[in-house]
Amino acid sequence: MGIVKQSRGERGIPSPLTWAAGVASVALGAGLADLIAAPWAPGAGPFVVIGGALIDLAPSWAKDTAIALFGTADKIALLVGIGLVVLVLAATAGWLQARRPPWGLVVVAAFGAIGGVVAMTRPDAGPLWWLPSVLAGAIGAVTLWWLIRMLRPAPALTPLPATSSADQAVFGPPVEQPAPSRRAFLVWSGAATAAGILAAVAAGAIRAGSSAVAAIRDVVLPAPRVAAPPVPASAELGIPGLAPVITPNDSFYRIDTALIVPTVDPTSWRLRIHGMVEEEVELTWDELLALPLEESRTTLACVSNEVGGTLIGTALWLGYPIRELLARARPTAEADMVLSRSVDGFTASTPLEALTDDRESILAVGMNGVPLPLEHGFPVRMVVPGLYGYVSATKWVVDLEVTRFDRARAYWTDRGWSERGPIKLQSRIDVPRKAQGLKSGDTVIAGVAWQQQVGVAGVEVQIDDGPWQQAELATAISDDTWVQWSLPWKATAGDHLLRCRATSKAGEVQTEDRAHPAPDGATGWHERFLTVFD
Ligand SMILES: Nc1nc2c(c(=O)[nH]1)N[C@H]1C(S)=C(S)[C@@H](COP(=O)(O)O)O[C@H]1N2
Ligand SMILES: [Mo]
Repeated sequence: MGIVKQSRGERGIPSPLTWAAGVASVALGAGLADLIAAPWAPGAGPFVVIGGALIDLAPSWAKDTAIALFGTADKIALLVGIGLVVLVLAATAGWLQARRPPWGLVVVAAFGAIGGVVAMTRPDAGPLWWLPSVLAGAIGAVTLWWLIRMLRPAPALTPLPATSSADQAVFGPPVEQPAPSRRAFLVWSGAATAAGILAAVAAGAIRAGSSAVAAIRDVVLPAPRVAAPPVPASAELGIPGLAPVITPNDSFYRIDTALIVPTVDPTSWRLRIHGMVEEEVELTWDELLALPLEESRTTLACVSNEVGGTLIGTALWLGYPIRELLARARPTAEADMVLSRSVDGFTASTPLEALTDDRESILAVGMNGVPLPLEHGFPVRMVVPGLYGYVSATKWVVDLEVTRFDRARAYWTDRGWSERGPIKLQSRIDVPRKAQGLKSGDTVIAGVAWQQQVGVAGVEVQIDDGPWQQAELATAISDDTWVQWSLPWKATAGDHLLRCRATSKAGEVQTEDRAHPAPDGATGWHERFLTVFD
C-alpha cells in the first residue's frame, strides 16, 4: 500500500500544477534576464533576441501576411505569438520535469543556451550578448527544479482522510488533501510569475528612460538655412475622412524590422562614409547640425503597401543633402550603389545616382518641426524622394558604404525583394470611408494619388462600370508628394462600385494589372464597394 501510494504520489502531481511550475520558472528567468540586459544592451533581452531573429529569418510571404493581417501592429502580433509559444514550451518543460526528470531542466537550460547562440548572431551583438539568455535558462532551470521538488510528496506519507460517498457525490472522487508543500508551491510559483512580470515591466521602464530617450527631449534643432515654402492652401481639401496632405507624426505609418526601437544617443552618433570613395568621411551629430540644413516635403511609401493601403505618409523633413557629403567623399567611377546601414544591422541599397542627382535626398534630423521621433529613426535617418523605404529610408543610420549592386546586397534583397525599388504610380479612394451607412444624395468621392519624382497629372473615377470621369486635383505641394483629389457624386440608393486610376506627368496611366507587393510594389486599381441607403 505504501509502495502504491508512493508511486501514485510521484506520478500523480496534477498536470496543471506542473504547467504552472514551468510557466513560473520561465517567467522568472526571462523577466530577470530582460531586466539585467535593459541598462547596458536592450537588444540582448531573450525575447528581443528571439523575436529579432525570427523577423530576420521569416520568409517574405510571412512578412507580407503579418503586415497584411496586423499592419503596423505586426510587432505586437509577433511578440504575442512568441509569448504563446514560450508559454506552451514552458508548460511542457514543467510537465516533463515532473514526469521525466531531469528533462524539464534540460529543455529550459537548452533554450537558454540556444538563445545565447542566437544573440551572438545578431548584427548589433556585443561580446556579452549571450549572457542574458543563458542566465534566463539557468534561473529558469533552477527555479523549475525547486518548484517541482516542492510538489513531490514528503517521504513520510500522510494517510488519506476518510471520505464518505456523500462527499464523493459533491466533490467527485477522493483527492489528496493539499499537502502544506502544495500550498507553499502555489505561493512560490505565484510569486515567481509575478516577479518575472514585474522585472519585464521594469526593463521596459529602463529602456524608456534610456539616454537617447532623455536626449531627444533636449535636442533643439537649428532653423533651416533653406526653408520649405508654405503648403499652398489649395493643397488641402479638408474633406472629413480624407488623409490630410501632411501626415501628423503620431499617425505616420511605421515599418521596420526592429522589435524594440533602437535608442541611439546623439552625442555618440557617428556617420561613416567609406567604400569606393577617394576620401573617407566621418560626421558627428554636432557637425551635422552645424551644416546648412534644408527643409523639404516628401511622401514616404512602403513597398509592402497593398493597393488602397495606408503604409504611406507625407512629412516636412529637415536635413542635409547626402549629395553634399558624397561630394566630399568623391565616389570612384565604378561605384553605382550606396549601402546604408542602421545601428541595428538593417541595410538598404540605394542607386548612387538617386543620392547625387538634384533631388532632395537627405540625412534627416527633423520631422514636421520636431526631432525625428524614436520610432522614425532618431537621431538621423535617410529620406530619398521617389524610392520605396526599403531601398532608401534607413532609420537610425550610422554607415554609408559606397559600392556596387554586383558586390553587396541589402537586407530585403536577401529575402527575395527587388534590389531597386522605384515607387509605382498609385491612387487611393479615402472617401466615402465606410462600405455601408452612406445616405443617398449629394456627396463627394475623394482620395490621394502619388508617384514621387514624376508627379501626378490627373485622377479619374469610374462609378459602376460607367465612363471614367476626371476628378479635380488639389494643388500638389511638389512632384515628391502625394496629391489629393475629389469628385462630386449624387449617390443613389443601392450597391455601387467605385474605382480610381491616376495618370502621371510622364503620361503613364495607372495599370489595371494586379500585382502583389513582392518583389517590387503592388499595382492595380483601388476599388471600393458600397451600399447607399435612401
Ligand atoms: N533601420 C531601419 N530602417 C528602415 C527600415 C528598417 O526595417 N530598419 N525599414 C524601411 C522601410 S521598409 C520603410 S517603408 C521605411 C518606413 O519608415 P517609417 O517607419 O518612418 O514610416 O523605413 C525604412 N527604414
Ligand atoms: Mo517598407
